[in-house]
Amino acid sequence: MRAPIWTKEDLRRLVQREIGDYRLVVVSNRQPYVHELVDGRLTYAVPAGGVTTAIDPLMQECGGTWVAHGAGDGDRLAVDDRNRVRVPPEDPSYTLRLVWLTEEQERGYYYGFSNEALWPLCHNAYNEPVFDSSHWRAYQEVNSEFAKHVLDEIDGRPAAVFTQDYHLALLPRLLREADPDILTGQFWHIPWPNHEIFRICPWQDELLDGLLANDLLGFHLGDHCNNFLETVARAGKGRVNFEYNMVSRGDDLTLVRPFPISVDFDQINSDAQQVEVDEEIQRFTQEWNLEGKVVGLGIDRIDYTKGIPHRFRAMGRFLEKYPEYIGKVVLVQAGVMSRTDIEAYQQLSEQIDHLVEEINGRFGREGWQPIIYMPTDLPSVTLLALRRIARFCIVSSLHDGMNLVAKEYVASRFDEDGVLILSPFTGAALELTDAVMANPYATEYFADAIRDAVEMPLEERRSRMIRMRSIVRENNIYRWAAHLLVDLMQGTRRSRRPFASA
Ligand code: GDG
Repeated sequence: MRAPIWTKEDLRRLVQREIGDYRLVVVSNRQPYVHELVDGRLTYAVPAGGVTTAIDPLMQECGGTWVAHGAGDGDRLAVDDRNRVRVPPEDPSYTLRLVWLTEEQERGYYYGFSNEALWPLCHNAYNEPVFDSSHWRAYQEVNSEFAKHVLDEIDGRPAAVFTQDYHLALLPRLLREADPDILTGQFWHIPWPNHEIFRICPWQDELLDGLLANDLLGFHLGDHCNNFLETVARAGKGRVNFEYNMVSRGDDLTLVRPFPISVDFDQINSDAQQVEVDEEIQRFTQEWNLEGKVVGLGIDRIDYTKGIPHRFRAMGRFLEKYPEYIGKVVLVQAGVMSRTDIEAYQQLSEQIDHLVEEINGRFGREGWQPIIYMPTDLPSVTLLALRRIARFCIVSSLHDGMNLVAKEYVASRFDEDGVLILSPFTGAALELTDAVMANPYATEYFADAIRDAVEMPLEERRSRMIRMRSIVRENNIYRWAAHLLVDLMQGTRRSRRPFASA
């Protein structure tokens, strides 16, 4: 029997039932809507990135408050005297409360500790983490700043705080110390490394202490949960019950659970069918001379964990090995530049530019280039058009908690066509087993995977896509949110009291 499909309405009903008198506060580094000043006029943008893509639909259903760093140049103009603004701007359904950071705080906390230390520490991408004391101090300071805003927002009322990601590992402890009644849940959107790796962090004790103040700690995969539990056990930071995935420590009890994140399948599925997308497909195809070509697609934040050079090398090897496809297959690589203040990202950008130049120089012909590289923030209509134009989509991450791009591609293909080439090192690979798996490090096999995708008969493309679509439709974002919410509101409320008195 098929499981029922979670919808927005189901989630709304669940929220009403579960949340009751509790205030729901979501906290993340990045804001879901950035206000900008364009020619003196206040406008807004939706930043690229997995966390906002996943949580915004949840907040639209739940209401409540989202606390985040105000990074837009129009943000101060948009908020009221308590730093709050209702969003989404066009159809407000929840409150966004913004936290202001100095440039120095942002450098130390965001670029420094979060993205030069924790990001490489948690991803097997062979980039050495940078542990700098001044970054760490900024991280502590900013976590405290967030705590102040959250506590002010809650104002002593019953509340459930749902913290996002690795930027705010210290927040739950600060909240717990200020108000032990707050229910605390956190979702860690990136992998958790094994203890051998994690223990190189000089501030591992403080990070674990912060995270273990959560009632519920979520990761995408069971493997990430196991790594976390192993880390806690081996670091001697708490009593671990591996059978129930629980850690107890003093008065704290933390449930550690996998919640594989997803996308709003129905929304993407219907957005992809809009007339504007058809028009954009025509425009793009003409502009880039794609008529009659087999198009491959990559959409990524330009990040060294996404394996972008690896996929370009595979594309080069594919053309070298199968020259009959020269002039016939094009790889469009879209995606925003990110974290450009960090040296590793500047190096990556240079490396990508060189590779594109080399491969296009080597194989390109009059009127045809194998790689079209567009590292700009493309409008969502263009991204939807690209997903539909693409015969195949490549996700070649070296390590990725989940990867929403893979699920978005599948959700967009209402025509049930298209091939997903997927790295086995993504969380998505556990669900999307009908993708063509390609190890990004194994260029030879990866090149063959591109050939397999190009040559796959329509019937096989269709049967694989139908199966993948049914998985993403079922395991959608509403299901993810519902499971998390139920575990946070029911599981932790039940477990707190008996443990505290044990
Ligand atoms: C973290 C974890 C986990 C990309 N380029 C553009 C653009 N995007 C959108 C994609 C997608 C999102 O950004 C990226 O999501 P991912 O999941 O691929 O990756 P991360 O940003 O690294 O996210 C990841 C995720 O959190 C959720 O938990 O899956 O493992 O690393 O939605 O479509 N959007 C726009 N322009 C672009 O150029 N508008």
